[in-house]
Amino acid sequence: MSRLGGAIATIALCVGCGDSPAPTPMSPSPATSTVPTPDATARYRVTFDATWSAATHPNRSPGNPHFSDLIGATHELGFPLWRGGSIASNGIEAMAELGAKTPLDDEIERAITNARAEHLLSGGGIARSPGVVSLDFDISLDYPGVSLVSMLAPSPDWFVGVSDLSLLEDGDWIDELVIELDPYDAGTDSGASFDSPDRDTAPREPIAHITTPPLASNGTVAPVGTFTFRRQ
Ligand SMILES: [Ca+2]
Repeated sequence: MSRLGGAIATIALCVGCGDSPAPTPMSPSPATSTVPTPDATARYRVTFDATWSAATHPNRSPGNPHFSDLIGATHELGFPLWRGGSIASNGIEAMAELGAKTPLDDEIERAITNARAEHLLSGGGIARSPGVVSLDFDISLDYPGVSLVSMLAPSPDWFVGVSDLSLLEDGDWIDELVIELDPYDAGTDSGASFDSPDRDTAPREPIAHITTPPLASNGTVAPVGTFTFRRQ
């Protein structure tokens, strides 16, 4: 028994010790292959856990912090609905300023027609933050990217979201992924605070992380929540 145990321990210790050349070259075989073979499709639940409140962001905190309905898509990698550093589409502008799903949903439907995206993701919002909302969706190997957004409200054009997030890692579907949400400015309205009147920004400025008050306190902007993607 002790010999067997020793042998197992020796083998175990050698797993991953890439510096030692194997005494006998092994021919690859499908049965021992470590290359993942992911399912063609996967189902996920994304849970938006909003933490934003007067406690997390005390500077001029609004009395009714909330988040608009989730909207997004699964899409080809490299074809997101928006990205930091780029100019917002009309759909991203309406989402970030009004919490509207339209015309972003039209932009997504067009991307689906053009075979750039596969599924429209359309969920609920958070009527009062802190709060939680979930959305289930399907995703496939040809369209493993996710973009998903929600307006931080009230605000001029501030939002949270993910852009071009791949749910594939090392060739297989990710079991769980937690994304911390740092708020973005859509660059489409120049209002300075939560309840500022509309002041259209023309031309639009690039989408950028928010680094200034009122969301910043003591020079930093705390995250306003998380998206957790869990494979079902
Ligand atoms: Ca605007």
